Amino acid sequence: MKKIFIIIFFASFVSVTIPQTKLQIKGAWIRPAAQGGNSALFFEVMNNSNQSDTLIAITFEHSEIVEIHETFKRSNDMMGMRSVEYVLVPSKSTVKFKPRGLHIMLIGLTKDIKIGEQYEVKLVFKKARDVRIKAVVSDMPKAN
Ligand SMILES: [Cu+2]
Repeated sequence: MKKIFIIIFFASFVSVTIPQTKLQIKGAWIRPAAQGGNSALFFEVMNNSNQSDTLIAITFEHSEIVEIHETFKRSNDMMGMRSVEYVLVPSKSTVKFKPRGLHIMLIGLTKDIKIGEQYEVKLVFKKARDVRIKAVVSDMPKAN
């Protein structure tokens, strides 16, 4: 009997804490790179809710700096990239972080990032708060 109570307690706990977010993160991958260098993280954010949300921070424990970057065209037609403070994810839409577009820049790697490895990354959204994901190290986009 006691056991059943404990199970019910945990079941109710889980159902209260998990469905706060209607955000879905798909196909997260990281480019391989050597210690001391830079890498980048890519993924897709699907927002199925009726409210927009905003990506405001990312935590990755194996680089000194993590920045949200966007790619833009310079006046001479060359591509450049620059950091942005946040990325809006409108209601009922998908925002893609991909090569030559939005990406998460991992600057100053503190270890080698090798193909096949998996890393935990924490995305922080204004409303959904912390979303923990696993990203696979690959040299090409992960098939969804
Ligand atoms: Cu960048």
